[in-house]
Amino acid sequence: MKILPPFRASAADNDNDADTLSPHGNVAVKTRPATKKPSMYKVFMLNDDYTPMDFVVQVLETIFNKTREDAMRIMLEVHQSGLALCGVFTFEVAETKVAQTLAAARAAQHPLQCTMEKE
Ligand code: TYC
Repeated sequence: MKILPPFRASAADNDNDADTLSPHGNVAVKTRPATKKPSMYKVFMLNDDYTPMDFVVQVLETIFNKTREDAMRIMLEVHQSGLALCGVFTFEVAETKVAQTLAAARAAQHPLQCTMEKE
């Protein structure tokens, strides 16, 4: 009969998780999952002279899920300062919100612009 040595998690297993030995025996226990934080992206609304204020407020409410009050505050900040932050999202969410904003602006024939930037 072959006797196997006790299993030990190798120190050189080279992955990103936290294998440790249990105090109760040679059992590998994961103390945290192997996860990485995603890069985050800021989405900005840009000012122009033609897009109606109401339209911008509506975009901020419907696409960026802002309250009427926050949408108004952000729209006025864009109007007065040239641009304002609408939110910080993962890449795909930021990209989708920019695309939805540009599509809504184009459909309504407004020149509204929106950009994203890695945080
Ligand atoms: N400046 C525009 C106006 O006076 C209003 C506006 C606000 C346009 C915010 C774009 O992102 C914007 N009608």
